[in-house]
Amino acid sequence: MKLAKAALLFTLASVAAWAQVNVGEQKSESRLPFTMTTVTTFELPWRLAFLPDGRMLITEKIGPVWLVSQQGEKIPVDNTPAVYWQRQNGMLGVFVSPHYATDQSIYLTYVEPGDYGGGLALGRGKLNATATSAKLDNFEVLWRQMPKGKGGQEGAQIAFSPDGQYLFLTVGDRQRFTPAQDPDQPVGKILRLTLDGKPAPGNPDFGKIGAATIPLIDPPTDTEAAKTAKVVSTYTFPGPNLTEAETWTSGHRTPYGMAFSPRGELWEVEHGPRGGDELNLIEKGKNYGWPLVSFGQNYNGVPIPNPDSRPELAMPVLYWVPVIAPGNLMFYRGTQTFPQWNGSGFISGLLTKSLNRIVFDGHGGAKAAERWDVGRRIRDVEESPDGSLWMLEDANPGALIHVTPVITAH
Ligand SMILES: [Ca+2]
Repeated sequence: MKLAKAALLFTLASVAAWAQVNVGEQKSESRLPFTMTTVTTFELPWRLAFLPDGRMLITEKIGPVWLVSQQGEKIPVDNTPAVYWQRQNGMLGVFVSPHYATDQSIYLTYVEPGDYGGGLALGRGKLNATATSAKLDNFEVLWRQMPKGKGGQEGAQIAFSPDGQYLFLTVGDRQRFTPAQDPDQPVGKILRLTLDGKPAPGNPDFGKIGAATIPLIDPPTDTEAAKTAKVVSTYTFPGPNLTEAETWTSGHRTPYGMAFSPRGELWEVEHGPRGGDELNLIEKGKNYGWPLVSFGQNYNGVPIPNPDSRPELAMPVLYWVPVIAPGNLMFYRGTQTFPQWNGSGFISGLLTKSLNRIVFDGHGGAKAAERWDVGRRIRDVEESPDGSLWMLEDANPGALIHVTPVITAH
């Protein structure tokens, strides 16, 4: 059985350029071509974003946002929104506007407290920062996930389009499974919005209005349970349901990483269930399959159909069985500090405590380069204006780590 499956995969891989490759078995390298220096620690840090002056904004999942110098001095950012902190929920992403030099805008993604749980929200404020103080002025919610409720797997990553006109927002499936395929529900989608959080012209269903009332189900435990889950109530949108007009792609599970490559391709990483983490090339209107297909399994061991069985669903370019549990995805654009990595993608592996370098061919192809054993659960890795890397450890306390080249003796 296993052999037949392997042979089938090999056949597909040899005939189809899009055929995916499992890189889950890749071995970790313990000899690192970089030095890691812990600068300070935070309580459950989640994302960091660099300001042009070299200081960082860092979120803690439990709520606060900090303005942090490269020496580790912290200034609290005032006027940030209240969050629903529970397990995977809380204060999540922080992103600097592509027009920061003129608008000083900061975007936050976080879980808003609400009816029996919380919901993903996207907000924006103007950063008013001095050498000794920081606050967000005129903070406003631009978009919110409705209905709210239980479940983690928020997503909460933003990527700004290279022209600076639009933003892409990942919305995880909230552990609800089948709504990732429901065009009337934002969960399990990547949305494309204007910088003000409205549906973006050019979206596949721009101008469409979805169903106003959607069924609410008890949180299922796996995809089999989701098929027969009982409707416990319904939710009616207070205004028009714009989900269809907002949606760029569907069928996502836990999309924690998304970024544009230097060549202008949009890439995304998401966690599979038990096995089946994915690196996807995100293209307009495509359905990425969750929970209909996956290389993973339900947690109760029931198999999910393989993506090869449904050619109308977009397949990952790379996948991981066993999983790495990706924390994020970023592209390295530096030419000085680590010139050998210019154009590479970096994906942290929470479970494998690894940093994974991926190389891209600029034509929709990707290949795993190194997997480095960094010995910590890395939630975020970002590039500073000087080209060095900074990482956040997913722990309490979790380290802020500066990554610099190894100075070789010979
Ligand atoms: Ca998929």
